[in-house]
This record gives sequence, C-alpha cells and structure tokens, in this order.
Amino acid sequence: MSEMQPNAEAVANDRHGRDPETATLDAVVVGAGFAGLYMLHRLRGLDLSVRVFEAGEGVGGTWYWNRYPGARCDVESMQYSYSFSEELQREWRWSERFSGQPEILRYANHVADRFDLRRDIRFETRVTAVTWDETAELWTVETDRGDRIAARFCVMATGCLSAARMPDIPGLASFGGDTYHTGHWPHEGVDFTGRRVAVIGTGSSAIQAIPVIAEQAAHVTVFQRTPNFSIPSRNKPMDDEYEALWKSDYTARRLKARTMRNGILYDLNPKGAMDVPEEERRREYESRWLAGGTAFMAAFSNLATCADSNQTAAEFVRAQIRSIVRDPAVAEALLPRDYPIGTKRICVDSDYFETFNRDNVTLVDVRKTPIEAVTPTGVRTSDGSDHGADSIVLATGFDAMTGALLKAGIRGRSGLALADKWEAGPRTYLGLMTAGFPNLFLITGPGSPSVLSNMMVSIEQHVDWVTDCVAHMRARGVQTIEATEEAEDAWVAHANEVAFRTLYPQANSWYMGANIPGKPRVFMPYIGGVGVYREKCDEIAAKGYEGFRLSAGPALRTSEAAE
Ligand code: NA7
Repeated sequence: MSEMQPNAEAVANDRHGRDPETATLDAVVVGAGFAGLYMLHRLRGLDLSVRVFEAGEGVGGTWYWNRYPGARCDVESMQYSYSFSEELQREWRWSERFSGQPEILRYANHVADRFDLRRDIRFETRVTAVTWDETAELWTVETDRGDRIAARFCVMATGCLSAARMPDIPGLASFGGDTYHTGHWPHEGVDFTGRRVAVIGTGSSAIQAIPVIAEQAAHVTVFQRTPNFSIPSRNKPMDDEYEALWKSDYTARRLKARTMRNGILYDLNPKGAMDVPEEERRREYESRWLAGGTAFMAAFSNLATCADSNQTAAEFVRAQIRSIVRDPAVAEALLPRDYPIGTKRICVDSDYFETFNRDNVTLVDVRKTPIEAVTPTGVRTSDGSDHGADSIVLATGFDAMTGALLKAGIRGRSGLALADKWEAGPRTYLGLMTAGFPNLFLITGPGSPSVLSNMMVSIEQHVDWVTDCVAHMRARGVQTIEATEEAEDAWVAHANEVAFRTLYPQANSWYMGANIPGKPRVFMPYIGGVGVYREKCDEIAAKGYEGFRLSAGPALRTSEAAE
C-alpha cells in the first residue's frame, strides 16, 4: 500500500503565502474533498483550465476536518473509494473493514499526488463571493486571499456536512476549560488523560467518539437530547480473501452498487418484515446485528415505508440496548422511541452502548433536565446540578446540505442571492443546478440522493454527469446551461412526494433541517434511490438536457486559449 503524505513542498508554499490571483479560466471548483478532487481530474481531462479553492491546508474535505477520536466511515472500505481508475482501486489496500479517518485522509492525499492534482489547488483559501456577470456570462469568484477569477463554470464541491453547528447554549464562551467541535478537531489531537470531559450531543460523531474518549479520560459526562439507534460495526482488520474477492470483479460490483437504492452493494432481503413469521424475522435481525453495519436496515424491503415493519426492527434494537446496558435506568434513557428507526441517520458504533457500563461514564438526559448554561467550570442543568468539566466536546452536528453553499455568497441572475432564493428551503433541478444560476453546478446538492447514499458513488455520478454536460456544451458551442423554473418546480414536487411516501419526514432530523432553529423544514435529499436517480439523470441528458435551457455562444475556450 502506498501511504504518501501530502506533497510537503506544495503545502509549504501555501503556508508561506502567495500573491492573489486574477485570471479568466474555464472553471472554478470550490472544495478539495473527494468531489472537488475528482471534478478537477475530469475537467482537466477536457483540457479546461481549472482552479480549485480549498479552505483547509490539505485535501480530504470531511476527512480533513473531522479528526475526532474514533472517526470512521460507516460504508465498508471496499466500497468507500473511487471507482474511476482501475489501477487506483487495485493498488490501494485498506487495512480495516471500515476505514478510520486517518487512513481515508491518506487515501485522499494519495489520489491528489497520483493524479498530480495539487498544482491547481489553492489551499487555505476560502471563497467569499460567487457572482454571475450577466454581460460577460461568466462567474466571478472571490476569495479571502484577494483572488478574483472569472470562470465560465463554477462547481460547488463544498460537501453536505461541512458547516459545523455551534449550539446556542448560554455561557459557552465563559467556559474556563477547552472546547472542541468534532467537525473542527485539532490536527495535533487532544490528550484527555486525567480530564473530565463533557460531551454534548449523541449523533453519529458522538457515538464514535465517546467510547474512545472514555478509555482515556478520568470521567465522561454525556449530555443526550435524542437517543439514537446504533448498530455495532463489527469492525476488524481487512480480510485478505474478502479483499481479493472484491478485487477479482471490482468493475462488476461497482456497476451493481450503482443500481442499488443507496449505492451500497449489500444483501437486500426482498421480503417485507410482516410477511414472515416472527421467528424468521428475529433470525434475520439477529444475523444482521451479528454481521454489523448499516446492512441491518436491509433486513427487510419495507423498513423505510411500513410503520409496523419498522417497529419490529426498532424493537429488536431496543432489546439489544437493554441487554447490553447493565443499569436499567440508563438503558431506558438510551432507548430511541419517538421516531422510526433509520429516519434519523442510523449510526454504526464500536462499543457505544457498552461504554455506559463503565464507572467513569455518566449519562445526562437533557430532555428531563435541560442544559441551562455552560459555566466557567462545567455544565449546569435545570435540576440545579453542576456537572464539572475540564473539556467540552460539542458533537452538535452541521448545518447540513445547504450550510456551506449559502456561506459562499452566491449571487445569480439580477443579483439574486442563493440565500434569498432558498429562503423557504432549497430548490434545485436534480440537485445539480438551480434556476437563475446558469453554469453553476452543485455536487451532491439538495434534491439528489447525496447523504442517503454512499457518497463516493453519488460524487462520481454527479462529476461524470457534469463532465459530460460540459463536453456536450463545448461540442455544440453552447455558452450557458440553466435549469428552467418549470423543471425545477416539477423536481421539487416529485422529490417531496417521494419523501412523504416514506417514514423519513416523521423524524426531526438534519435531513429535514430540523436541527437548525429557523431553518425551513424540507426533506432535502432525494429518497427515490441512487439507481433510479441515475437513470433519470442519464435520460434527461440523452434527451438533450431536458428541463435545462441551453443558450448558444462562442465555443468554450480551451486552457491553451486562456494562457
Ligand atoms: P448530528 O447527527 O446532527 O448529531 C448532533 C447531536 O447533537 C444530536 O444528538 C443533537 O441532538 C445534539 N445537539 C445539538 N444541539 C444540541 C444542544 N443545544 N443541546 C443538546 N444536544 C444538542 O451530527 P453528527 O456530527 O453526530 O453526525 C452528522 C453526520 O456526520 C452523521 O450522520 C454522519 O453522516 C456523519 P438532537 O438529535 O438534535 O436532539
């Protein structure tokens, strides 16, 4: 396995500053996570001149920022990787069934080096404004380092979970100890030895971090608002035979995964949960619980749509929690009850529930005793208790799906701000474009399967679609492409209709924007399934980009012409 570190010279150059850049290029890509890296690679393949802006010092996006203890992918390593290069997927070797953050970050760096991507990426540079120039029909992209690039295309590869959310807890700034957000973890790591740690939140990040922190800290107090369903990962070192099996027909497996509902190849039971006798149902859940991972939710075909069926899966998991957690009162507090299983992102853990059997871990149910304030010495709850802490870990999530897009200061036709257009919730056509913002592509934007899928599969699909679209435009001398209002309205209506056929909207989840006070309640990802969605996108392209307005103009400049 190659474990190349970031190109030291490139990073050093960026750290030492650079002159602001003013240029006219073919495309700007915002973000150098897995979406931005692959987009750059593909646009270069069309001979376009491209600049990528990335706020971090290195590549990797989510995996660059989320370095909290225990951070791990919940899609199996053999499937959470690029498929676009046969050599890459054959040569790279993952060390575990589910990869940890450091290894995924090494992979991102390996890809950046292997495909020589760094030379077009400007690190430590945040995009502050993206403005459509009506006359020139170009985007002007400005950054906090004074860059000003005019570009025919702008691709937002900003990630779905990249705008960290700080909770509005009174007194947070007065805390005398250290405060960390899981999504902005210090690169040098944190030593919790001997410290009393307060963890606020029990989403996926907290569920991964708490067992690891508890191994080190003197004491951990977990402040839980909503209990979560979590399935054991059964993570283990990569099995050589399993890896060889995958690699022996990687292409066929990848193709099959693209047709699956969530872009992950696993064994979906075609039966409904209520169509089998209780004994068979229990056996199915048991074997999946023992196998570990999110494939638990594929135990039956109708867990996302049938309340009674869903209830059987939920009850099975609650029974597991009761059997793991020794203190019945603590177990009871950990039981998720008020939403169907899977309608908030299902978590995958290593010894999460077991951790509550440790003497140095305390659970505080903040639904019963809400957090009143953070004080200089800890966290005070409504029953008057002062929970002393030396460190606070905010595992409070993200302004999901729209947060990073709205922060970029995007203004389209007639100066319309994306934030204003989306005031009542995001509106897109296919999650790829939004009317009034020509030549602006969103990678895994709201209205596409995105966070409900294996992100690698969805990223590759979007990047390939955008690349084909740009190539199509160039071949026909098309200057701009833009979603029509009608196509967008129809897509939004369809996406809503599909969502409301499922149980998902019943949960107060970040899929619905429910974790951000004042954010409109709209089910943001497209739930129709990755396979179905891909077919629709391909069909629309094949029909000459149905639902998009394509306007003629001079043929695209090539990078040669730009120089
Ligand atoms: P999540 O899943 O949004 O979890 C955030 C957690 O923080 C969740 O338990 C929240 O409770 C809790 N929270 C947020 N604000 C507060 C306040 N003010 N007080 C108490 N508790 C609070 O974010 P994660 O980072 O864990 O995971 C995000 C995704 O990243 C995950 O799904 C994976 O895809 C990777 P709530 O549920 O809102 O009651």
